[in-house]
Amino acid sequence: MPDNKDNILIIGSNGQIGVELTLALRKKYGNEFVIASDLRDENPLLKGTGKFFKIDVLNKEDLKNIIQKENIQQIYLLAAVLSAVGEQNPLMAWNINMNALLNVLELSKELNIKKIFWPSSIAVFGPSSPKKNCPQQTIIEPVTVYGISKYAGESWCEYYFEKYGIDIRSIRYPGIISYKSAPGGGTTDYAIEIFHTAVKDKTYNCFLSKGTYLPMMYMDDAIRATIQLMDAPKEKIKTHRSYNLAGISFSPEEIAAEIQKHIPEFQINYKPDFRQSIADSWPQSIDDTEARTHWDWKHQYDLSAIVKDMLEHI
Ligand code: AKB
Repeated sequence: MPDNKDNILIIGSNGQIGVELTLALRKKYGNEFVIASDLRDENPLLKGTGKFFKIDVLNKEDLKNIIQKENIQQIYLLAAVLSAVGEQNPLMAWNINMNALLNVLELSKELNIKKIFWPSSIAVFGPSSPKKNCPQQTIIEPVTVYGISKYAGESWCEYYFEKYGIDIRSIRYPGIISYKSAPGGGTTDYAIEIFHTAVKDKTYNCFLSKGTYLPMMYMDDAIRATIQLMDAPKEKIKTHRSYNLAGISFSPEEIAAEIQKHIPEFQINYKPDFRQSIADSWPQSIDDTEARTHWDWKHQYDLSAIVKDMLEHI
């Protein structure tokens, strides 16, 4: 086990990424060093694997008490409202996404937290960004409240780095595909729902239309990237806003065709709803050259490997 002497706090440990990241960090560093927390009751998959606190990240005093009591040196802030839910309640999404981050940044300054991880998203990009191989630095004009909050958050991260020297690391996650813990209201969630209904009903009504390409990644790759970024020596981190991160890119009909290789009777129908315009505002694929060159990122799962692994586990 690596010689980690830091106590780590995960905020939002019950979410799609939170559960798997908590388990991966506990495996890597030891259960006693990784403290989980969430607004909701402890996720059953985390039970018995380490300490858990039920806290609201918007309650700064409670958060401060936990950080002090548990002698925390690193924080992973994963609590957020995603794109589809955010569009249903924009001010709630802005309040949670921004104030959670500002509480963590302010407490990190006050309590000398060594390192923070905060996820951004491909949602920072908008219709004026390049659709294909969207680069790290380009026109960034998000049109969803989620994207606006992530872009503002990136600016805050850079500000706290420049002004107070806080070591904050961030990734612009693409859609993440996984089977352990359910996703929380994103536009890319169709690429998870499709597996569940394919297995259960042999049919899926897709809320995005044919030909909607989006950047995606398997959870194993996302967890590996996150840990790799946090482990990278400080001098390798050259972007203090957030790193583009790419895995693969596919459309609903392409993932459906891959599923049909395993379940030949599976059928997909298209019933696009309000999430179509969110998807249309995002790039279809991402250029992550900087992550690949700065800290040696490399994805492992292609579409056929993802589909095979998902169907084996669902
Ligand atoms: C969403 O669809 O909102 C998220 C994301 C791309 O950040 N999965």
